[in-house]
Amino acid sequence: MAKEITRREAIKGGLAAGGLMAMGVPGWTIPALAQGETLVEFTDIPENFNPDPNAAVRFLDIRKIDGPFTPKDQFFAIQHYGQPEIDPSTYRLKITGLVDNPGEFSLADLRGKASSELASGYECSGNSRRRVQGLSSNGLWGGIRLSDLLAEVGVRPEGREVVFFGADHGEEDVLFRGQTYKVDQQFGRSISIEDAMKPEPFLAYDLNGDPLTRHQGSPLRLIMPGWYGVANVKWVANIHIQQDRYLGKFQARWYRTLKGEMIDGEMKWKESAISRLRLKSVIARITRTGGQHKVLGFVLNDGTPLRSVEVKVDDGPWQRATMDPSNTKYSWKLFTYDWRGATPGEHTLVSRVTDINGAVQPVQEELETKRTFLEDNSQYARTVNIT
Ligand SMILES: Nc1nc2c(c(=O)[nH]1)N[C@H]1C(S)=C(S)[C@@H](COP(=O)(O)O)O[C@H]1N2
Ligand SMILES: [Mo]
Repeated sequence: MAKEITRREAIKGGLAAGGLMAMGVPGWTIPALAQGETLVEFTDIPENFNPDPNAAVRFLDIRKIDGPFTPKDQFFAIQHYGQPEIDPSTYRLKITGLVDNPGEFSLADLRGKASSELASGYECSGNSRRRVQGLSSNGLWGGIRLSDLLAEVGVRPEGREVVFFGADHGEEDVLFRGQTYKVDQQFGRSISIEDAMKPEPFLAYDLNGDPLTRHQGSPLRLIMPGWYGVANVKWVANIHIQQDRYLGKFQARWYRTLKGEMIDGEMKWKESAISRLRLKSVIARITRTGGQHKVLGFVLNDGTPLRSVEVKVDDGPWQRATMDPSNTKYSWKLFTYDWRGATPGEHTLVSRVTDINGAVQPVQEELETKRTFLEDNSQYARTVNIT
């Protein structure tokens, strides 16, 4: 227990890598700025870019990444109906629908079950260069496996779809054949029973060793490792199991990609729900110590093992970056690259990631048939001015 507490304190306090390693936590080789190390300013930051940590919609200033886990007061936050305040002592998770034992669980009930920790990083599907890729973060979540809870309540064979409703709600105009219906609805997202029964989906009540904050969905949220942000339902109030597809606004309409695909020589226009993270790498920070420059970045993907991350400076060749030992399957994956011989003047740096299946992070032009703006995982060129 003492060890557990020390470890938690270490994660919260961002203890040095060596200390964490001694406690069995994967090492972190990228400390906060070392003595004599300075940040190199990017020249591509939009003028109005000013991340406000106190805002309800909060984005991370990725130049400040200095450890594997995003501190809870910097973790990005997106929500559509504001942030409900839920009293953890009266909170009840309701499980309804096609289950043998529908029922309610208090937070104490949930905390009493076998718990585990899971590193999971993700981005909002709307993340892009516009917000300097700051709609992304990486957390160490504490909680229980969804599949364990579903096994406990017993999903009936006809239960095919698992719907998660948040406590947050708002009035929506639902358009149907020219007619508008006004309803007050809860935020909702669904997954198939096959996905729900995999070992990964997680109901989290802790972040980085502390109870979830209101920003991140206190007292309980869903974590879908390897999926875009929208799947990670915050303030979960009700899990409902049904037979049919759930077509709520945030499942079927608002979070959707329209993309043309050549199939057997014919263009097929497909609209698909936002689900698994597309392969993306981002250069987040460049530092200088004397004449030495170091590039730091991260990769987000669906958990498929990676083959390589490479960095290109100006018109030079692609050069391999080094992966950080703190990386795990569903965490964001940090990388560094030693930029040698940087000359004074403007430079462009870009990264690209390739997974073991040979999928390569696309360039912008390859996403031409994607008409809607979500799921932009194109290579992200950064510019700096070396003085
Ligand atoms: N209940 C609820 N959960 C939600 C949302 C919401 O509006 N309501 N927004 C989703 C979206 S679009 C994103 S990107 C992620 C962001 O998670 P975070 O705020 O913990 O970073 O929360 C998801 N979960
Ligand atoms: Mo999102």
